[in-house]
Amino acid sequence: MRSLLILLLLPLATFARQPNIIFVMVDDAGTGDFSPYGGNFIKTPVMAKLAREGMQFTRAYSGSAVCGPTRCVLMTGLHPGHCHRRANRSRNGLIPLPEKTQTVASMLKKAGYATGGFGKWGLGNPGTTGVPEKLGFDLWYGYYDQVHAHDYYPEYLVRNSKREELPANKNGKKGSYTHYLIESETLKFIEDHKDEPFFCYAAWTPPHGDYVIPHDDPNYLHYEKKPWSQKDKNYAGMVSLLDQGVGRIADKLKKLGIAENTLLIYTSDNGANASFAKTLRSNGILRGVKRSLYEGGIRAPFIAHWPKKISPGTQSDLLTTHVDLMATAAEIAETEIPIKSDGISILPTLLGQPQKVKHDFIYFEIYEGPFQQSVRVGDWKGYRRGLKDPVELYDLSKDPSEKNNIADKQPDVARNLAGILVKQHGPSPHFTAPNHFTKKARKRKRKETGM
Ligand SMILES: [Ca+2]
Repeated sequence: MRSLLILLLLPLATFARQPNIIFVMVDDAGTGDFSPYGGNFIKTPVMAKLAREGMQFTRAYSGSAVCGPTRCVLMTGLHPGHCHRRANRSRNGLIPLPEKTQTVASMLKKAGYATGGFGKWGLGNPGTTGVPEKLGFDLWYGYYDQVHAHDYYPEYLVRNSKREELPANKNGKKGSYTHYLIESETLKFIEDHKDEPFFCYAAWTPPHGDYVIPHDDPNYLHYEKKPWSQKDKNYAGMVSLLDQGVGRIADKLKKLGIAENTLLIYTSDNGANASFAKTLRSNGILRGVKRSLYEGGIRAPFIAHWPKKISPGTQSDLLTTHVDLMATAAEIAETEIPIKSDGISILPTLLGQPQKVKHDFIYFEIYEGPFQQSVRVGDWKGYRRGLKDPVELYDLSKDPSEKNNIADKQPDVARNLAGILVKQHGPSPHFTAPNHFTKKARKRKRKETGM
């Protein structure tokens, strides 16, 4: 009788394997680059298809408004007022994550997941405490240094802190376009780990500059004849290339028969650059660009795909940011969050269940250009530069482009938001926030950071 029971339970146990998590985060693409978010210029049929088959978040945010801090928020589950990296550079240079920092990867590894990262790490160069293979990743392939990641034809890439030479790019030759290598390693990792739970973090580097793509790539050829600048054509090609790459991930999952046990997220790490926000409307109608805490710097495309778990073609206006990955992944993997995270699990929303725990507010701060803080509570948005400057107030339901500062008309709301800004700004040994934003302070900051 007992053995019969075991036999009956066995298939259940196999079926109940912890779901895989794939987090694809592209670099510097704005919501306006993608058709589900109203983009008209660039072909992104894969995101459109995944949105039709999955869930589109309409009010999602990245972790921050630039690469390093977003990655820090995403990996460590702490919001930008608590996390380690609050700008790409600090007064102490490029600061790596400290030894034994708990990350989404270390949490999932402990829970029995295989863990791989592909693309730009940006939280610690080889030889520092912040290298990914010391912080939970079995494998990292691509770039450790975020400046190295600007180069699509470098002489080497890095695998677990070791240089892998790319002879085809020696002496200025352009033989190996790195995104092809990085995408193919991503797909290989998925295939290699198809029989066990895995976490795949695809921190893909396009369409961040350099704005280059091989001109025989079919994704570039879509735009070759457009009456656009060469830079715009290359950028558009890079976005379409990524989109097709996400499609290859989705196809691979289907082919391996693991799509129904895999949550696939497709998002971007921060808003678009000024140049494309202008020419290709890469941030749609949003104010501000990369580095800004107006919506254009921090709103993100965010699509979740999980056949038979997520109801097809659904939209969610849940307020979520990349800080939520840790709590969400913990619930999916049925493990404990190792820290006091600022994130929430969005799994109930994904599964169409009541989302009992929501963010009371979404908080950002950043030390790029001017120091800035912002907070969202419902449709209210507060913004300021300098810890003691007056708060600008916008009603995003009526004013999504943040044109009308109504702080004078709603002083109580502005005061309430200012209180959150004070409370959420945590101390940091590496960054000092100015009390007031002045031209002089801005100039000094630029000189310090080179940004
Ligand atoms: Ca970025």
